[in-house]
Amino acid sequence: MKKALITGVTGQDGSYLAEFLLEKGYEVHGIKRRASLFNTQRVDHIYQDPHEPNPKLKLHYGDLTDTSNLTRIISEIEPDEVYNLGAQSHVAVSFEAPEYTADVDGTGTLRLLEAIRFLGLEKKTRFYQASTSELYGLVQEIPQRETTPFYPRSPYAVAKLYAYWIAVNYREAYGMYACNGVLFNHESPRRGETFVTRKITRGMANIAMGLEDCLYMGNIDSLRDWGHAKDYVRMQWMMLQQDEPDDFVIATGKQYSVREFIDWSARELSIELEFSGEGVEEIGTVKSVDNNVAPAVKTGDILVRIDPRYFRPAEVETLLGDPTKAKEKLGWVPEITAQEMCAEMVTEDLHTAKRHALLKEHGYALPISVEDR
Ligand code: NDP
Ligand code: GDR
Repeated sequence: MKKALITGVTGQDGSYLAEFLLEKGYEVHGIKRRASLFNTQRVDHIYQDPHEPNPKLKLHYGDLTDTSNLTRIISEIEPDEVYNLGAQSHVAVSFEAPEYTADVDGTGTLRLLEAIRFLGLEKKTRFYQASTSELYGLVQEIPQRETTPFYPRSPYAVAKLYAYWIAVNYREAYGMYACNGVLFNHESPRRGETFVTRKITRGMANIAMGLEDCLYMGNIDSLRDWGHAKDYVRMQWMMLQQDEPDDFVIATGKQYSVREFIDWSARELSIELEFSGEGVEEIGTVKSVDNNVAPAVKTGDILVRIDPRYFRPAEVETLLGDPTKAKEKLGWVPEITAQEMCAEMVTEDLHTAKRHALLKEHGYALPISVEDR
């Protein structure tokens, strides 16, 4: 039985990858952080009672900033595969916590590679690094492919640039099987609530049920190549099953604006929006609505406003990936379109919003989080 170690197992990708590897018969180990509240919601459904014999998913307390902890965990497990998905992954937040982001996302990757080497596992343990389309930043070529020069535009992207190259370096210097997956944005109902897609689907669902009034957005002209996390974790595993390690762009090859994503989400809730005004004055107004689906919304309501607090000090305006290499060398093609994914996210968020609305109606409402960013 193969053993895999996933950093970031409690995150969006980590949870889908853990499910995927368990189905493939792996023994899966994950690193979770100590937190003052439970933080395993995304993996609770696959977590087995530790009192049962031979659980297939094992969680270890740890942190990418803690060298001795990482080295001990790897020495205990001696994993066949390490998937480094752990990161401070929010681009806007990285401008506010640049040093921490560098430590976790950049040096954290080095700590793992060095632990593998130090323990003499460099010929046994295969390593996947969660690289990112943010490396292309101020894009030098459209679409972006494996050979496109990098131009990172945030402390997050600069930290990930270090991680990308240190993985390449350990491959070349020590013959390690280390791969970079340069993944374009991928989303799902498990996406963190402050990334733009989830902020929109959750916000729109809450508005439909009368739990929020308006979505406050940043740069809605921004263009992204959005795929589904389920499709992308499959590719992470495929990359580690080849004869030779290599780096791959993972993308859909299709691009849409944030405004379009807002429009799709509204339509899923039978709301037709009309955008008017320019720049920070732009608003999204309800043109028509089916109150059987969105009971709290009226024609003429303003559901979208621009708030400059969500603008970034340096923006990545446009990203579009070319997944030809992944298609040709690995036979990978994404199966879920951005529109299908949006529909799935809205459906799940509407379900949650309805539950909250029902609790509110009966006086049992808990406050809903409206965390910034
Ligand atoms: P999430 O933000 O959902 O998950 C990040 C995970 O990293 C969480 O489990 C988090 O733990 C953990 N983590 C954060 N800080 C530390 C730390 N100091 N030590 C150990 N673990 C830590 O990200 P995604 O699942 O969306 O992304 C997975 C990886 O892929 C990340 O590295 C991200 O940068 C990268 N990526 C993501 C893309 C995307 O579109 N989703 C695209 C390209 C790359 P906790 O739950 O406790 O916060
Ligand atoms: P990104 O994702 O920065 O591409 O990084 P995010 O969803 O945060 O932003 C996408 C685009 O939408 C614009 N935007 C807003 N973004 C947020 N979060 N909130 C807003 O209110 C808002 N309004 C407009 C942003 O400016 C941006 O242009 C994600 C992360 O998962 C990274 O870890 C990963 O590496 C990259 O995708 C690929």
